[in-house]
Amino acid sequence: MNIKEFISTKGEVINEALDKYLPQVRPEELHQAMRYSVLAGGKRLRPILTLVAAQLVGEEEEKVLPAACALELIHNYSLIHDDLPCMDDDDFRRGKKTNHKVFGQGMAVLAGDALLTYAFELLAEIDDLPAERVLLATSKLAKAAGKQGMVGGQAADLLAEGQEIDKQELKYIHTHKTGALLEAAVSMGAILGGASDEQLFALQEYAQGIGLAFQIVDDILDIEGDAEKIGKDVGSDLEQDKATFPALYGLERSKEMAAENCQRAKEAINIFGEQAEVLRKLADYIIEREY
Ligand code: GRG
Repeated sequence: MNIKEFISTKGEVINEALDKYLPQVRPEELHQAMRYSVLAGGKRLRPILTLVAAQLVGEEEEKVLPAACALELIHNYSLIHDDLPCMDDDDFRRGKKTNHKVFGQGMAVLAGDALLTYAFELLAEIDDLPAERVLLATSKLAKAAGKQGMVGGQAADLLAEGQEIDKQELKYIHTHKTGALLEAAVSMGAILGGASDEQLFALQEYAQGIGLAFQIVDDILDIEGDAEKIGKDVGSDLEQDKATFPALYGLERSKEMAAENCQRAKEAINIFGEQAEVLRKLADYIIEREY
């Protein structure tokens, strides 16, 4: 199985569902702004992880599609807000102008807010899976996205700008800002799919490994990546004096660390044997990716 083809095929399933979940209704400008960012491309890694984890523990992909889309909506809200002038102040994302550059700051803030709340609406309306699974998955997502998850990590990142931070703080920022949502993606698929405790534990270990590897590679791409392939300017971390893995560990050690975390992730899912091959290939893809 070719992992790039797999990502592209599953990505299409996600794209179709997102398009359906986001009809162009009133207020038009708000929905246009939401659709503009959500349907602007993106690898759809988080929702794909949810589908794959659910299937691995024996659930039909179709039933976790709303939860997978909920994750992508939250991811998109975070990107819209992260690009605002009061945060990273970026002009391009996924090769297109950022949301606030097209719709203005006010509408970009509201589009982000609406995507965040809509994600929970989609989750709460899942009625073809046991309610206790849906409740647990909802709580998982709220924690991962919130004050002690992604928003907490983003706050720590904002406070670290221009400051000297140590390796422990760097790990805190990244496991929260980026890792938490990736971990939620895998865990939610497992929880909604009815995973056993042992399966859930293994998948969480896997998710932590790929979460760190993903962020380290993101930092490396900001130095060595091709702006055209990535779809946004590179070099912004250095420019903004951001705390990154290459800044604290150097480029070579960062690459080793990405590979180590990828390996750790793959070993964590040994209990699934051959059936977890897709997850192993996704872990490899995460460290080999060019955008
Ligand atoms: C504003 C609450 C709030 C949080 C922002 C996600 C985030 C937190 C900031 C984005 C900054 C950034 C570039 C983080 C690095 C990791 C990351 C989330 C990269 C983008 O994710 P991809 O590569 O993007 O999955 P696509 O476009 O493929 O969906």
